[in-house]
Amino acid sequence: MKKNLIHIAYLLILIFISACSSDGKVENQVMEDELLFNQVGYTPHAAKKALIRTNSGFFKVLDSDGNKVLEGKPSEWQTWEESGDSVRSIDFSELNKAGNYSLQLEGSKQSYAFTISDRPLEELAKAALKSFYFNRTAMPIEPAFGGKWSRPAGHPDNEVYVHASAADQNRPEGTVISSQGGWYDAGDYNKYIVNSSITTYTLLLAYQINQSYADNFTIAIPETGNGIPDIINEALYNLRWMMTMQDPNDGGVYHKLTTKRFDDFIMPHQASKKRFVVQKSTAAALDFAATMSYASRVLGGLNSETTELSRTCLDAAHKAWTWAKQHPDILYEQPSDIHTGAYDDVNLKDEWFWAASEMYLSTGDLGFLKSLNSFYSTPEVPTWKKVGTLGVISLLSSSKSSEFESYQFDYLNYVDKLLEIEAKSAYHTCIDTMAWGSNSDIANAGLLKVIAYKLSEADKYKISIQNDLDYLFGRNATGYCFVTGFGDKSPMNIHHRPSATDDVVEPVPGFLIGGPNTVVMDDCGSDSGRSSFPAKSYIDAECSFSTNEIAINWNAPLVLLTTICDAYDMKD
Ligand code: 9MR
Repeated sequence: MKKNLIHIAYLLILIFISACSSDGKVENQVMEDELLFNQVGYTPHAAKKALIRTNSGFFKVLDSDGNKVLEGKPSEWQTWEESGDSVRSIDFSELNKAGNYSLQLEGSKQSYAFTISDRPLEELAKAALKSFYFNRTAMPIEPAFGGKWSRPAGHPDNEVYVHASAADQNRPEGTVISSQGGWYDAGDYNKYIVNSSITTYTLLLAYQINQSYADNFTIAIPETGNGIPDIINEALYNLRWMMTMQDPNDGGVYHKLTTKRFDDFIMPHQASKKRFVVQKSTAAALDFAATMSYASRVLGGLNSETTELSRTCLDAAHKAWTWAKQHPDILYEQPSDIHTGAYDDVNLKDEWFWAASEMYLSTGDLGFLKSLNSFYSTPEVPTWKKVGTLGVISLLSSSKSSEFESYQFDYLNYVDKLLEIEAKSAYHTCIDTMAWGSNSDIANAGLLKVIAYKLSEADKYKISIQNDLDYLFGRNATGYCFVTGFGDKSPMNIHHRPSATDDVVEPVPGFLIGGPNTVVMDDCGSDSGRSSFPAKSYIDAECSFSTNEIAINWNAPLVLLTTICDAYDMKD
């Protein structure tokens, strides 16, 4: 509420200033940012490109003493259909010395500060992982770990009801089960297996592909120092919850754990509505099987505690797979009395592929190999409902990769297509359809490039990853750095219940907001000022669940990208 008032006052001042030009004429348009750039910082050898919206004939870079260290010319104007505007590109990649600089455009009074340093992403990478801790259910966020965002525990989930849609002989409607732990999915307080699966997988992958770095990557959470790397510690908090969503009687997996309607905007500990496990679905069983199977490989051998857990994971995966085979077509259908996120999907070919791939890699059983080959389709940017490429990534990153050469060919071919789109793009971006959660598409495209780089060691992927970072950190049509707590222009009013209702002005840090899109235009009413151009259609308002919410599946690829780039990838 307090934040809303501050926001409204700020907007009124901005509107007043921009409405009265010096000659008293009223201008209708609020000034747009003239420079769009990565506000988090660059490593010395990274490609450094910004976008401008001015007619400047040249730009200058000054060092901290005010000396000119570089001068250059902007490119020609180029248009992007998604943003409905034109921009020009400036390139200051030549600058490769650590330091604090300022950028000046000819004819502009503004000077823009930016930094080049060895590890510009370290803090952000830590915050991105820590955001999962902040979204933990069923445990207090202690001041020692959460600082000013500490809060009491919410949603213990030790008394969860079996919903009519999930009832059977063993667990009739109203049966009480315990399903503790895990993360809140997003700005809401529910827990969903489909979305948890891709998220947990992605965090485990972030560990697996970057082990020596991740072994020493600590973020100050209660488990830090327990002999398990913090990325794994955090993933385990959700993995253990996921296990409780499997019915021990038949191996089926509940689609979600939820209230009937979204909780109000209250702090987690103030919420007291009844929670239910709702309908077992084939998608939940397959995503669960895939994640458990992958987890069993990652956890096996870490230490004695996780080796034990690794066996439990594989066992759970087998049971879920068997259930899915017996119930191959149970699509999630939202019961009429349930009104929370559906994560429903009508095409499960990719879920079958992912699960079969992970099962094959964990067991070597040729039956799974046959299965996965029959469900294969060409790669795509992963989302919660498009998980096939996760299977491809696992196969290609495994010791069995030589069995999948044609998949590798398709994979690199697809990533090359992304690079082609990017090369033609005014905004240097490879995503040209802005979906709900468009920022996670950018981050997941970056994830695909990381894997492509690991497979081929071709520099072009590395250069391209920088474009994804730049987009997310400010070089986009809104000028926002889309990660809370970072950048000069950063979301303040995210659709996240704790951030909205605690007494702290700043939102919980480290969250990647969903980002611009035009899928839902009236979440803040019909006259909220949202642009009709998808890449600009974003408002930093609490009500904008379609553009300004946060979600675990959006943050996980941010963790992967920033940790790997912080580790080594962008350094040389
Ligand atoms: O990320 C999901 C997006 O792809 C869907 O279009 C949208 C509407 O169904 O739901 C999004 O997921 C939300 C989920 O349903 C509930 N928790 C918040 C999620 C992020 O907005």
